Amino acid sequence: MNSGPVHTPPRGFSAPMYHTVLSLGSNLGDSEALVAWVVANARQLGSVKTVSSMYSTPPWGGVEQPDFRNVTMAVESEYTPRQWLLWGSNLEARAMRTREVRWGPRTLDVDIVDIEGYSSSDPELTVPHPFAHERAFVLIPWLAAEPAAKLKGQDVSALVAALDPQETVNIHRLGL
Ligand code: A4P
Ligand code: MG
Repeated sequence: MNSGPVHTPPRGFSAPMYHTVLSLGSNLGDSEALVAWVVANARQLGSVKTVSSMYSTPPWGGVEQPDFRNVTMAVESEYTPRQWLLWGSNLEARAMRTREVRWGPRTLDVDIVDIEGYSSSDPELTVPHPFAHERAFVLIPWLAAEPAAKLKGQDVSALVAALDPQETVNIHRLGL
C-alpha cells in the first residue's frame, strides 16, 4: 500500500482546466467594495485571467431600482462549473444577498456567463447563461476584458455592436 501524500495526483494525470466567464453585479450596499471583494477572492484562488473595469449600468429587466455596478471576469482553473456556482452562491450568502424580486435589487450577484467547451440546460446551472447574449451589462465589460471572446460561436464584439443604443448610452466605465 502506497503511504505517500494523498494530495498529489498520479503522474501523468491532470484535471481539465475550465475557462469560465463570470458576471458580478451589485446595486445595494457598498456595491463597488462588494464587487471588488469577489474579484479579490477569485485572485486568491490564483485563477483570474482577466478582469474588466467596473461599470455603472442602468437596471436591466424592467424593475425600477438603482443603477448597478458590474464587472465581467474570466477565470481559468480546475474548479468545475458546479464548484464555481457554489463559490458564487457562498459569496452571495456572505454578502447577505436576499431574494425577493426576480431581477430586483441585490447586494451581490455572481452569474456564470459561459464556460468554454461546456453547455448545460439544467435550471440549476444553465450555460451559457440564457440572457447573456442580450445583456449590455455583461457584454460590454466582457468585450473590454476579452476582445476576442465568443458566445455560442458569435463574436462578443458583434453582439455588442447589435445592442440597442438606448441600452448602452447610460453604461459608463468607472476608473476602477
Ligand atoms: N442558475 C442557473 N444558471 C445559472 C448561471 N449560469 N449562473 C440558477 C448563476 N446561477 C444560475 O438565481 C436563481 C438560480 O439560477 C440559482 O439558484 C442558480 O442555481 P438567483 O441569482 O438566485 O436569482 P435571480 O438573480 O433573481 O434571477 P436570475 O435570473 O439569476 O437573475 P440574473 O440573471 O442574475 O439577473 N441589471 C444590471 N444593469 N446589472 C445586473 O447585474 N442583474 C440582474 C439579475 C437583473 N438586472 C441587472 C443585473
Ligand atoms: Mg443570478
